[in-house]
Amino acid sequence: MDKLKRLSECVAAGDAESAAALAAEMLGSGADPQEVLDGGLIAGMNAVGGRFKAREIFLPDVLMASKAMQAALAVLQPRLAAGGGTPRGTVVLGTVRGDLHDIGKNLVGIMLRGAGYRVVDLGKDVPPERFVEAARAEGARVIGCSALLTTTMGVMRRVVELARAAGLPVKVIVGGAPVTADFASAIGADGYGYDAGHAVERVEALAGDR
Ligand code: B1M
Repeated sequence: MDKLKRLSECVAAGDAESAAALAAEMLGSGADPQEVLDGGLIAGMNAVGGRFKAREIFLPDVLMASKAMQAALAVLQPRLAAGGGTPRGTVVLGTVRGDLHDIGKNLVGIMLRGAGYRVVDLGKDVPPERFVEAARAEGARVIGCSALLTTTMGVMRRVVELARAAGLPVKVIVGGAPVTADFASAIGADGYGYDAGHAVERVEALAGDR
């Protein structure tokens, strides 16, 4: 079995120790960190999502898998964030109120830092007001909102409304599995990212850095 497949199975099985060790071994033998992420970690989480939906596995299994994903992601992080460079301004980032999914949001934060942005990560379950208060206090150029549930996507609309009402010179970008470009424009967001790399491109464009 190839190593990417093995890694995705370690993640899906919730085996954090093997997932982290295998990710380190792959990087050590010259694998591309983006390929390890996409073909190993994200593939593993997608398999978990499918099995959970089909009721073949249950919430504790999903939680174990997300811990394995995070352990392997910690190994990849320095390589994914290797861009560095001059600070390009601040992005306030968080997962919206009612939503505890933070793996994708964390990945967006890693890639933004790698692209040279200062990221103020508000965490998960973040009320809309908090995004706007933080953007004001931190002088942010962009607010990034993540949502993984169809029931929490609507909170993003409130973030956009409050940001506009506050009259701040801040752009709002949204993303997460159920979010689409059409949804983003329907709620008046300035941008939409379908994955972490695309989110960085959109932030660069909105902040005038591209
Ligand atoms: Co939950 N969950 N979960 N879950 N979970 C989903 C999202 C679900 C699709 C599973 C399924 O049914 N197939 C489903 C949502 C259905 C829906 O609303 N349509 C679901 C459900 C139902 C639930 C609960 C309600 C289950 C329950 O309690 N009965 C519950 C809700 C809790 C809550 O939030 N209030 C729940 C709980 C959990 C765990 C806590 C166990 C765990 C989260 C752990 C954690 O995040 N720390 C979990 C997980 C792990 C998942 C799945 C399996 C994987 C999500 C993930 O991490 N993917 C997920 C199924 C799936 O998505 N395949 C599922 C990997 C990650 C890298 O991808 O987050 O999509 P993603 O991020 C991507 C892009 O979306 C994008 O870039 C990232 C990198 O490419 N992106 C952005 C994300 N944010 C962005 C922001 C941007 C731009 C791009 O700009 C700012």
